[in-house]
Amino acid sequence: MKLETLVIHAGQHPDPVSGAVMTPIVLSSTFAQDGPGNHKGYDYSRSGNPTRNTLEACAAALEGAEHGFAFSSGCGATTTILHTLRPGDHVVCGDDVYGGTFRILDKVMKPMGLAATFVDMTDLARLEAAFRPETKLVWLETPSNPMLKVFDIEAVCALARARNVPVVVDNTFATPFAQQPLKLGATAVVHSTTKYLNGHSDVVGGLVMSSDAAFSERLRFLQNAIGAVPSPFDCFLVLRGLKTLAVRVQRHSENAMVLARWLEAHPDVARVYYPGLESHPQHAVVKKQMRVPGGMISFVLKAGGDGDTAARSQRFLSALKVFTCAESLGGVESLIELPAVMTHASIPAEIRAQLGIDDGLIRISVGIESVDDLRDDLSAAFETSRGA
Ligand code: P1T
Repeated sequence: MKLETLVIHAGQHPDPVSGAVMTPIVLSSTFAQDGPGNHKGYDYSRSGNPTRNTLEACAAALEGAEHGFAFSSGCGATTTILHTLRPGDHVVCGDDVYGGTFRILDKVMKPMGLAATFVDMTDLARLEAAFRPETKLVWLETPSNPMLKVFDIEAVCALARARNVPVVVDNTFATPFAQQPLKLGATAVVHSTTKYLNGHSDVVGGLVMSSDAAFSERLRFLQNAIGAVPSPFDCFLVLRGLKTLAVRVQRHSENAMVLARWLEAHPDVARVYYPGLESHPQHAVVKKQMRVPGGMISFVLKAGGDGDTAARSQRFLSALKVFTCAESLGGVESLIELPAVMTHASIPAEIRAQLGIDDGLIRISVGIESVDDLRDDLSAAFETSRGA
């Protein structure tokens, strides 16, 4: 079945007891056993829960995976995956990732003996050079957060496979509607369901999908052992949000395309990063691997009359009325933020500078409102933030 159908039906069926069409929220933390060890498939809700299992089955289908694993947050999913590694192991990570992912590698896993090298994988020679004998994982986001770099998943996976190294793709920005990394050779996909999969900015959650038997068995063990699992209520909300994923992402992407073209022509904008633009450096890869370019845009605002970029960015973000200045992305409402100060503040300033995450870099999560209202809102804020 197609993704448009799977988001609504995969893993779901009317409740055999009541006929309820929507998945019941089973809040019970424990399950009765007829005798010790003799239960109906559930013994304790950290280990397994009917609502969570339904979400995991649906999520697996969306990425074309055998197995799905739900977590309490995207960071919880990331941390649990990294626990498949051992002290002394090495991770090759894309150079542009969510600040929290960088922080887990740098501040949590490094002190525990895990090394990481951050590489711009748009240059495959650099990726090849980064492999070491002890490299045990390749990690990437594509499109990346916040520079919207696009990595060629198939090419990266081919290089990793030749060295027997698994690849994890954070598919949060793209969603399985736009691309399915497992079909391109990835070992596992990770999502912050906080974003597009839930789509309504009212859940913090994570998911991992994989068809690799050994990886999945280890992850199932770690999911239960570490315990970063979501509540059944949050699982229900993500299941509900998922039903509209296809229509939402289509509209997010259409709105973003209109705004990206408009921003690119705007005199107050120095540069636009959007995978759907012909000017995007990896546009050919986008056309090859993505069904739609998605709803995320980053752009560089020119300084105001006083030459102070940081002050203008502050004025610009404060002047907006439809866009909300907030972290996160992927909800139906449009959000805007300054990565250097907000989502990527945990990345050291010199690395941010190398990547281009400076005071003028603005990231927008384009919502599904009327694109005319979004454009008018940005237009008015450009005017009022210009300064003397
Ligand atoms: O916030 P959490 O659910 O723990 O997910 C972490 C995460 C993982 N991967 C990507 C690509 C992400 O963007 C995030 C979270 N990102 C934001 C909160 C943000 O505004 O970029």
